Amino acid sequence: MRHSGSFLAFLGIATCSTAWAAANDASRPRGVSPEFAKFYKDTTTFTCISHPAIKVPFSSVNDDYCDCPDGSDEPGTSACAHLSKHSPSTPSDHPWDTDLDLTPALPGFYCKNKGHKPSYVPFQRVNDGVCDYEACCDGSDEWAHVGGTKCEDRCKEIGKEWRKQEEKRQKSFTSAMKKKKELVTEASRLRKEIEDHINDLETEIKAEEIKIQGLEAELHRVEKAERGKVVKGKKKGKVNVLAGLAKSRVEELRNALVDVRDQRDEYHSRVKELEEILSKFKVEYNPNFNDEGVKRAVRSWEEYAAKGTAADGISGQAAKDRDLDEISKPDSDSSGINWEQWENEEERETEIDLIYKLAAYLPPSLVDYLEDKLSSFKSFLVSNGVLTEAEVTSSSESKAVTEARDALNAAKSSLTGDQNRLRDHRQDLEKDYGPEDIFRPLKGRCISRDAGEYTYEHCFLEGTKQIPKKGGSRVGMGNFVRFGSVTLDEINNYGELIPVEMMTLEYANGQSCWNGPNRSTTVVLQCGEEEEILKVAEDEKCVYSMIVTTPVACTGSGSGSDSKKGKDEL
Ligand code: MAN
Repeated sequence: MRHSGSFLAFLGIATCSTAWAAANDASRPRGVSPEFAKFYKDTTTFTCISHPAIKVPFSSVNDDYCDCPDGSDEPGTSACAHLSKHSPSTPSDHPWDTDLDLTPALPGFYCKNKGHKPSYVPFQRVNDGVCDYEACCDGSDEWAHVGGTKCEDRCKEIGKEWRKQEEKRQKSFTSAMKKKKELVTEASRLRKEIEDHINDLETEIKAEEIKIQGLEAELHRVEKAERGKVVKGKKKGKVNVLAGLAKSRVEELRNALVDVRDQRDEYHSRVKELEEILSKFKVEYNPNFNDEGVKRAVRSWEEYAAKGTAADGISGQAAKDRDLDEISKPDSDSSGINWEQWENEEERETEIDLIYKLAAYLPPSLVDYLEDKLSSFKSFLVSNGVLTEAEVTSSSESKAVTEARDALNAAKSSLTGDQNRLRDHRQDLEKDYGPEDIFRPLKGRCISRDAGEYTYEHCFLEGTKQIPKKGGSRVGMGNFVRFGSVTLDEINNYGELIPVEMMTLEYANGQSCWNGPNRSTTVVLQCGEEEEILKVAEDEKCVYSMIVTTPVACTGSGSGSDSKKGKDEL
């Protein structure tokens, strides 16, 4: 076959022998992996892998000339490196280059990497004069020693270090998977806990509803009873009024009697004092002084004393005074009248009673309706400032009604609280917490990382924040809206960039950005033992992304991308 531009020709290496050079030991041509060995078994004719209609002599394999449209005849050289996976019509001077699919059939040059892991190196890097130890630790990609390049086999040391790291990675992965399992267990425990709360609340709510019915009935009963009392109390009968008047008149007379007695006693004592003076005067005056005035006074005293003195009168008074004492006692029931009975005497059935009894003939629903209307009207008057709350309740409502109403209101507010809790729990169970509810235990867990002038915070399924290190207000970078995914390129075991779909948490509607959108954050989840922010970036003004590790993102066996993994040739 043609060898235009072949550096092998330049190097003077016989192409027919190079096809098997250094590959005989593994009985497959250079650069072929065990996976593709079956295509190279026929040592007479080679059939292009993706185009079986095209056959070339086996000597064309690895002759440094691209014969097959898929490059499969050059597994060990860079002759077909120009074939691109993404451009099916790469121009060339071959007869087959018009409508054929030029997608390469092979993933790359296969490095056996004994002592480490086998790997593929892109064909462009074969014999390019650079040792590609990351992918080809045995240096076999530089087999032509272009420009004197010699790549020694470093697989032993690289493999050792890799195994050490791999062991660490595996340990960490195993631990992460254990944590992931624990999160699932915890999630189901939390779900169960909420379900239990829901059951308890449902039972509690039923009981509260029954209790409220009872309290409502009780309030109606007390209200009716109290309303009757109030009306009767206000409309006093004639007997009650008379009894009231008589009681106060008796009270007045009793007080007057007490005053008169006090005055009498005072006069008595003064008369007694005067009598004593005059009696002493009669004994001590001198009758030899012929004083007519004195003699007349003595005679008058003698006539007065002959009729009896004050002291004589007082001695007979004792029994009467005892009676007066009894009458004058303030709390005495000396009148013999039970005033209270007369004052509160229930009158015979009045028109008012009849009115109230009328309610008994009305359908309860109508009575309730009227009472509700009255209650709404009162509320209307209160809310419009016509009446005060106090006027509506305390002045017109008895303690019993207030207590019954308070008990009902307390029960109603407790019911409302429980109904709200029940609604929240039910909504929470409906919420998306990811597969197997796995994010449920993580919800609200916050992690942070310093970057530049800010500390960035991520609270799982709640929000992201930017906190200035030098103080100042925190800036919301979004609130959780949904789960999502993003496709990122990852380097696989063969040094290739492969697209990997990664789970994301989307946060939006954060604080608005000056001259920009409301802040938003995409949190890309990556497998890791702990929850940790690895990186924060502001991809566009006020549009942020974070790479966050969590065991939740760990899947598979932890040995990286398994695609195209060749058989280990350790
Ligand atoms: C603050 C921060 C930045 C953002 C600007 C936009 O400085 O939130 O991340 O880019 O505001 O004005």
